[in-house]
Amino acid sequence: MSEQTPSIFTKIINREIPAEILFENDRLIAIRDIAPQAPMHLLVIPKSENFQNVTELAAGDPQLLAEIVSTAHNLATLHSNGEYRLVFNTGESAGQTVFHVHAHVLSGGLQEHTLA
Ligand code: D5M
Repeated sequence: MSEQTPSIFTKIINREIPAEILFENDRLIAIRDIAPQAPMHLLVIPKSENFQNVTELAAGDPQLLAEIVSTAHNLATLHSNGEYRLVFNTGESAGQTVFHVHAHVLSGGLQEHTLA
């Protein structure tokens, strides 16, 4: 899929398209993935469109990356058993389709080869 501006996630943040929002603060939003690959499959998404992928995010705002991890932990504790897999697809050949950085948070009865 080609890059889009604004991204589909920005449209969700701006309430232009619907999503099930589980958490939001001034810097992040967490939604349920539209095509779940585990009993709990969420996306934690920085509101900023400045970072296309986790490599850029880690270099540019490591504190925000740490917030993604703590948000993933909190949501997996609230909505599942507190154990989770965190996946950042990075690049088209690695399965990335939306070039607005996001973490997949998967929990509960994962398949052996689930990579989101
Ligand atoms: O992940 C992009 C993910 O975004 C993919 O798992 C589907 C999900 N997605 C796409 N559109 C929506 C909407 N509208 N709501 C919720 N989830 C959505 P990637 O790692 O880029 O392949």
